[in-house]
Amino acid sequence: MSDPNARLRFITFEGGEGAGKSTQVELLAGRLRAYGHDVVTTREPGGSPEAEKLREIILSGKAKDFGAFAETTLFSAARIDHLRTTIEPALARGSWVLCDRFLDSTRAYQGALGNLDPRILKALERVVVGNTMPGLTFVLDLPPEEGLRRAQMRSRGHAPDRFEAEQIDYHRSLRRAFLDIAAAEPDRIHVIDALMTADRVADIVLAQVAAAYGLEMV
Ligand code: Z5A
Repeated sequence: MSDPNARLRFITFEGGEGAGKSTQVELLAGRLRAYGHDVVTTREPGGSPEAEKLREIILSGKAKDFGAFAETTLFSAARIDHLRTTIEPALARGSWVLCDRFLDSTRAYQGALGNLDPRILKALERVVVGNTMPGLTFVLDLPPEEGLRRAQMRSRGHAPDRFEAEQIDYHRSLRRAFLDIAAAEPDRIHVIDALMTADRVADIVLAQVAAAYGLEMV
């Protein structure tokens, strides 16, 4: 019988804008594949055809005026579909799942910054995510000025989305929120200094994955 306390091979990357989450998802996927592992990479909001449709609505800012609770229900609807059609089938096949943002983003953006009642957040986590909690989460920590600079460099010419358009104080509070969330769950959530080069960050991520899951990587 499988150990119910075993960590799911479900790893999430969190942090502010431009912290390097997408970059690290791809670097870790490449490294795990090089050791013969099957890996699915995905993202939130989105990660399944239906959830990607909701992503467009959310990031356009059309839902912002409805308030944090309504926005959270959209993230939750997208997450339900993402879990059911992408994440859970991949885990059941024995694949690793590496996800760019997941429920800790809801805790930070809608919870800490949107002032959503923590009881609502908890209840939603219970019904939406249930036991499919990430086995390991990396918070890529960066001064927001640097993250926004990187995000702007990457998306030169594109209008900022609903969240990128917020003021710098918002992004500072967001950084603090992710650090607090990490401090509350030190076994699952590891904070990494994202000012290091992407390769250096990837080396640390791989070492922590190997340690957490007892992988032999030689
Ligand atoms: N959101 C929410 O409110 N609630 C929720 O529950 C969820 C999400 C799930 C999704 O936006 C938005 O949804 C998000 C929160 C909200 N807010 N915003 N905006 P998104 O997915 O479009 O954006 P993002 O998640 O913030 O990702 P990003 O801006 O694409 O950044 P990233 O993935 O962390 O970074 P990157 O693309 O890997 O790297 C950015 C650039 O920096 C790129 O040119 C890289 O080559 C470069 N880079 C990466 N690493 C390094 C290092 N180490 N050094 C130097 N340069 C680097």
